[in-house]
Parts: sequence; C-alpha cells; structure tokens
Amino acid sequence: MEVLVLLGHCVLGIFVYFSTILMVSSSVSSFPNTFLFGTASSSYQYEGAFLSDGKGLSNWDFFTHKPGTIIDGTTGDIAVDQYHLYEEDLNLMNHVGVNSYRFSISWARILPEGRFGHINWAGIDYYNKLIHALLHRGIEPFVTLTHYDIPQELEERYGAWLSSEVQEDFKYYADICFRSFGDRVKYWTTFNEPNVAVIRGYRSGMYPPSRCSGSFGNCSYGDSEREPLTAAHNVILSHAAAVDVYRTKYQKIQGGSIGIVMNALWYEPFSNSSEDKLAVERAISFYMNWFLDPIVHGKYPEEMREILGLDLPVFSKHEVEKLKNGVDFIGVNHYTSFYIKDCKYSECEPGPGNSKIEGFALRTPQKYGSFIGKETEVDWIYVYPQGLENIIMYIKERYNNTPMFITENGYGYKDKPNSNVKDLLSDVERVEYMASYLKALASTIRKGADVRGYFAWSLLDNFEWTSGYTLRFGLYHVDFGNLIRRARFSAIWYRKFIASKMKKNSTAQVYSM
Ligand code: PNW
Repeated sequence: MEVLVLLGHCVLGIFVYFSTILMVSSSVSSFPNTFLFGTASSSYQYEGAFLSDGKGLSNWDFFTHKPGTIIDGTTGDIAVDQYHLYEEDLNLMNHVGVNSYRFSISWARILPEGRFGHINWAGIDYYNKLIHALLHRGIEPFVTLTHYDIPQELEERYGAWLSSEVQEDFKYYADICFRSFGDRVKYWTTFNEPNVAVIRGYRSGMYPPSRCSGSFGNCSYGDSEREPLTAAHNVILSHAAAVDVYRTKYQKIQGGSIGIVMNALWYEPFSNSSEDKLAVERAISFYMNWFLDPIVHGKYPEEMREILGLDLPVFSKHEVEKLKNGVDFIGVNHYTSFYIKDCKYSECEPGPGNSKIEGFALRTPQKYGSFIGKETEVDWIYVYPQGLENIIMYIKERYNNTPMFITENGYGYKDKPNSNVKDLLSDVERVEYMASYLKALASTIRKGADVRGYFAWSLLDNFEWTSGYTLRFGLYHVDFGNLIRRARFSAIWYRKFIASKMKKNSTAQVYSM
C-alpha cells in the first residue's frame, strides 16, 4: 500500500529509483557472497526501558535528565522502545532482507554498578532473547560493547575514562559479555567512535561528562587540552585488555573476531599548498590514527608526539606488547568530508582549529563559498562519496589491509512536525546518498580493499543524542507519539539493492534451541 502511495505520487522518486538501481548494478560482482549488509543501532538511542528490570543509570540517562542538555528537552527514556518491540523490528529487518544487525549492549543493563555490584540477569536475558530472535531469522549479530553509554556509577566513583581504574571495569564487563553471548556472537567491537566520545566529552563538553575549559566550550570543570588525551589513553588500554581476554579465553573456542569502530572523516586540503596538505595528514592523525596507530602499531602518531610532547601519555613496554595487532578488523563510521586549512605554519584566528589538541588544523565544509559536497538538512553532512573511497584506501594502506566493515553510513532529515504521510516517507535524497556511497564502496573493493560489510545508519528514526528527536536517520519513519514504524522509500530501495547483491543466509549461523 505505502509502496503504491509512494510510487504513485512521486514521479521524481521513480526516476531516481531506477537510475540509482542502474547506477549500482554495474557493481554487482564487487560485493563478495559473504558480505554483510545490515543496519546499525545503539542501546541508548533505541532501547528505552531506562529503568526496567533492574537496569542501572547510565551516563546518558544522567545527562539527558539535566535541563538544557538536549536541544528539544527530550531523553532516551523510551526512545523507540526496542526493548519491548524487538520482535517487530527484526521482522522489519527480515523484510528489508539484511543478513546482519549491528547493535550495542547497554553496560548499565548488565552491570548496574559496574564491577562494584551484581550482574543483572534480566539484562543478560534480554540480549539472549534478542540474539536468539536474530539467529532464528538468519541475521548475524554484530555487537558493540559500548556505544557512548557507561554506568554512571563509574563516573561518580572515579571519573570513568580519566582514571586507569576504568580498564579493570571494562575488562570485567567484556569478559561477562564474551562468556554470556560469545557462543553465538561472532563479531565483537569494543568501542563505538571513542574519538567522538572523548572529543565531545572532554574537549567541547557537548556530551557527558560535560568537561572542557577555556574557549572550547562552556563547562564548569575540565581541561580541553589534556583530559581528552588521558581519556583516550584509558580507552585504548581498555580496548587492549578486552581483546586480551577474548584472545586468551574465548576466541579459539568461540571462533569469532574482535575490532573497534572509529568515526572516520575524509579531508581534502583547502588549497594545493604543501602546508594545507600536511595539515590534512595531521587532521587524520589527531582524529582517527590517534586510536588506530596504538592499537595496530603500538604507538601514537609521530605528528601527535611532535606537537603534544609530554602532554601525550606514554605506553610502557609491556603495554606496547599487549597493544600491537590489537584488532581483527576495523569498523569505519563514515558520513561526510571536510576541507582542512593549516594553522601551524599559517596565521589563523584564535578559535576552532588553532590549538595543539586539534593539531593546528582547521576543519571547514566550504571554500570560497562552495561546499565540498551537496548540503543536507543535517548541518555536518555534505554528500561527498569520493571521501568514503579515499578514507577506505587510506586505512587499507596505513593498516596493512586489515579487514574493514562500514559500521555506519547514513543520511538525516530534519523533523518536520506537520508533514503529510507522503512527505514523511519519500526520502529520495537518502536513496541517492546511499546509492552513491555504496558505489564508492564497491570501487574500493575492486581496488583490493578488504571490506566485508556495510551497515546503514539506521533502520529506524531514533534518539539523535543532543539533537534529541529533531533529526531523522531511519529507513523507517517512527511516529514518536505511538511508536508506529512505517517503511520509507529508502527501506524499499535498500531491500532491492541487497536482493540484487547477495544470497541470504550465506554467513549467518542459524541457531536452534
Ligand atoms: C554517529 N562526524 O556519530 C554515532 O555513532 C551514532 O550514534 C549517531 O546517531 C550517528 O553518527 C548519526 O549522527 C557521529 O563528525 C558523530 O562526522 C560525529 C560524526 C559523524 C557521526
């Protein structure tokens, strides 16, 4: 019915629909049979049930309940209520035809007080039911241990990522997850975008624990030039501790793999000058290689050491040994690209880009009035599919073609409260975006990049962090009044796309009781 309404009403839609199918059909053979096509989500943005069945409070529960933190004053208390509606959502996934689902576990649902309290068996039970329901449908679970949300207890006891104590907590939590779910979960990632979490948590203060200093933001506490480095260091060592547990206790028996998910932007130099080109290298290092270099090569990037000196923590010999080759795969969240302008050798105004913690590189979406790619309704997304190709090839070279997954890629619209059903569902620009990025992805595979999966962000509209419910990233529209889900044009398009590229069940292990 909705299909008819959409196609009937939207001539432009039909045109784009067929032209995008044609656009991508040339790459039919680029995606291997075992390729994972899925959608991605996270516990805080989807689950709701924030106090149900013994769950503890997370840092995000705490943060969203403080007035003035979220643009529309909302919280993830209910979100899309996947905690109760997961069967319905998995049916939608089956309808789209995905063979994988990326979700995250709520740490505070499993360990309400971190390692200082009890295991919440009701939480374990929920994820067991979810995993069972996925495997029953031939959908492979792809699990993130922490997607920004941590038990608030850790914040209050010792300042979470600012203390090395957190490594013990993360290791303890990871061990419980591997032990409880690892017989069925074959893809694990430790962190989602720790670069975004520490930059927004400790440099700009936009995210919990709202710490920053000086002109970096408006916070009561913090040190924007140092704390992000300490937090990142503890994240990296926590990652290494969890990988060590997995490799020594579980991997041989369970046969899965483990990685980390980074937010990866692509940057083009603002000009052809060698200064701007060097600034691009620094920008990538200060954003992504900051975490990946230690995890893969055992040390921080040279550019960071040079600029930050002793502000940058040091790994002990023993830690370096533990760190090296600390991933089986790299998860890449990629949405957009920016220009980079040098602020090391060139004069820049005081303000964004002009600090050592940013590597003296200024990020800007436009040069001389023209944007790097088509603007969207989300103020940080510009459509530049070449950026996906470039960042994948960059990661391939720098990290010895470690297997990669595109763990997020997606397109958002502003919420328009008074739209009619037809407008709510005809997301033509999203289809164009996805088709162009998937085409760029196919090209990297043809060029030899070992990319093994693609997850669209996201199946459903959901709680978009500090933007609350004002931005919509879903292939399905969600009415937040009654939680009804409705297929958008993009859901139907993705279904056709996947059907033309893969055989279902090729990798999913069907689990039966
Ligand atoms: C991701 N950037 O964050 C998160 O993993 C999701 O939880 C979120 O809902 C999604 O993107 C959409 O916003 C990002 O600077 C943070 O390009 C920063 C960027 C991109 C994505």
